[in-house]
Amino acid sequence: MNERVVVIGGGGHAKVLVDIIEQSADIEIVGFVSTDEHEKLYGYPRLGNDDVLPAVFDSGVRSALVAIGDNRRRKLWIDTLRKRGFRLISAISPAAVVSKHVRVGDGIALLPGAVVNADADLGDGVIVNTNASIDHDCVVGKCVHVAPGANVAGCVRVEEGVLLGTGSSVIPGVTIGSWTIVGAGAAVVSDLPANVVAVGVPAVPSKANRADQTI
Ligand code: JB3
Repeated sequence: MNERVVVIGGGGHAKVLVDIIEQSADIEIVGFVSTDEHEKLYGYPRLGNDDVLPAVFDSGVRSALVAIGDNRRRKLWIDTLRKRGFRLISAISPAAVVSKHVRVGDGIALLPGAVVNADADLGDGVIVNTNASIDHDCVVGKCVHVAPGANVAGCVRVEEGVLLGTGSSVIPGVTIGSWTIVGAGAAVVSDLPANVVAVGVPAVPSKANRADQTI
């Protein structure tokens, strides 16, 4: 029997994840829930806002795909859905290259061209976006987003909620503290503290990361 899945979110990231999930013959998308009542997602029904989720669960849908790019909101929904008993499914593109020697959490997204190398450890809700890479022995915390084209070299520790901006790069062995944002194109060549925005080559913390901020 097919696994029935509700999608959380109906924006650009949802489109990309649904495109991947549709390639799995044994998954049926029943619809999506979103905050914007005007959103459309490839003809799937918008079931409503988050208030409908208990009824969706009671109807027998026990799996959810969290498709929200923002790290804080994705974490909120991963934690909430897990408490409510949903299974969190992952979207792993057939065009991603993933070592068999990796440990991955639930609800992760590996998009086309993503590379995850040997002995990497990815927490729940991690996104490795288009053509981004995580190299050997990295430890990547919950709900990190490695944006398109970003490259993380070996033995890097990326703590919870970090955003590595588009095309950024990280040299081997450094640690990036939780909820820090690394700007697009930045080069991280030394440890970064938690909760800062770091930009440039080399990346230098420029200001604190506020909870409502994205790049
Ligand atoms: O850069 C790339 C390749 N992708 C980005 C992705 C990782 O993040 C993309 O370009 C966007 O920047 C972003 O995609 P996302 O999250 O789809 O953003 P946006 O198109 O702005 O849509 C946000 C979606 O999250 C909308 O569908 C909202 O309804 C939904 N959303 C936000 N908060 C929520 C909630 N949905 C539910 N159900 N509950 C919420 O609390």
